[in-house]
Amino acid sequence: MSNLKVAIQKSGRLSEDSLKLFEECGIKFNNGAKKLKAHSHNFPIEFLFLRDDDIPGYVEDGIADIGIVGQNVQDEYQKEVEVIKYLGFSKCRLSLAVPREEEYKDVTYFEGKNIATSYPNILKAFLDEKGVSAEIHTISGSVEIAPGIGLAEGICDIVSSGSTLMSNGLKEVDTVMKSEAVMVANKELTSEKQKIVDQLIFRINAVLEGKNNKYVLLNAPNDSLDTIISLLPGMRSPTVLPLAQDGWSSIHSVINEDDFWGNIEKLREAGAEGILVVPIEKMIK
Ligand code: PRT
Ligand code: ZN
Repeated sequence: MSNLKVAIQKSGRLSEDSLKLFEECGIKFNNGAKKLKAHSHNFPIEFLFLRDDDIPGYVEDGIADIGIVGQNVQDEYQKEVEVIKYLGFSKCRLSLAVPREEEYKDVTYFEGKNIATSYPNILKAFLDEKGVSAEIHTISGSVEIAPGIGLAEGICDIVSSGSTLMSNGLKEVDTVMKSEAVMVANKELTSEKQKIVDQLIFRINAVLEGKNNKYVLLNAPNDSLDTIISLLPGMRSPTVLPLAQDGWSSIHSVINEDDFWGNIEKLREAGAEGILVVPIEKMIK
């Protein structure tokens, strides 16, 4: 059986979380430093370590079968690949920014102005949609210094905490797109390789579902069971076990973390106590 070739960023913001995802899927491999390739002994997969910008192209050409890349890079290069999974890490946004002291009302600010970016295609599509015509100045790095050196009046760059903008005297004024890591796949995978991808996606779903949900255990008086069960629907329905103390039960359930925090006061009002919230490693619905 031929291995599924997976393109991963060699070193950068996506690398660690990409590899961690495969580890969480139970896929074991040796990742020796500075290697260009690695393969797994317990899953038919082989890793190619590449620059992130090259990943969509390699997947399109079939040099790699699938790859992990920022949605921003995928959208910019517009390669003919399939986005098969949103992975939830490396979240960031592509934003427009201008010098802090500028007055900014809306995107028409940029009419006739110069904007420096490493994402000319995404930016052009955004400005076209807004009916704004601006000069796009494509540079490959250190975009945030462009206004300071007189190269452009604004920039369009990746922002995460915002501290890079701030330390360069800039302010974020509009979001062009939100981004996260995505898995992309070649459009003509053999059925053999598609099968491996399906197995991989099954495992990834189990890992991601696990991260989004918590296992909740709590104690409650029996007369409040109905209320509590309605607040903790669980995968099918909660498990209810009697406590040694008469009139009390232990309730176990699985709940989306956001729902849990939204319901915590109601659970306590209903008499829940001794509440434990436990992480889930894998979850298969
Ligand atoms: O060498 P190679 O070409 O492979 O890597 P790279 O340097 O092109 O990419 P890398 O590793 O910096 O980023 C890979 C991907 O991570 C990006 O394509 C995004 O999808 C995602 N990502 C998430 C980020 C950030 N957060 C991020 N903060 N990419 C870049 N940044 C940079 C940004 O360009 C700016 O310089 O960080 C700075 C802003 O960060 P804050 O926190 O100060 O706002
Ligand atoms: Zn890059």
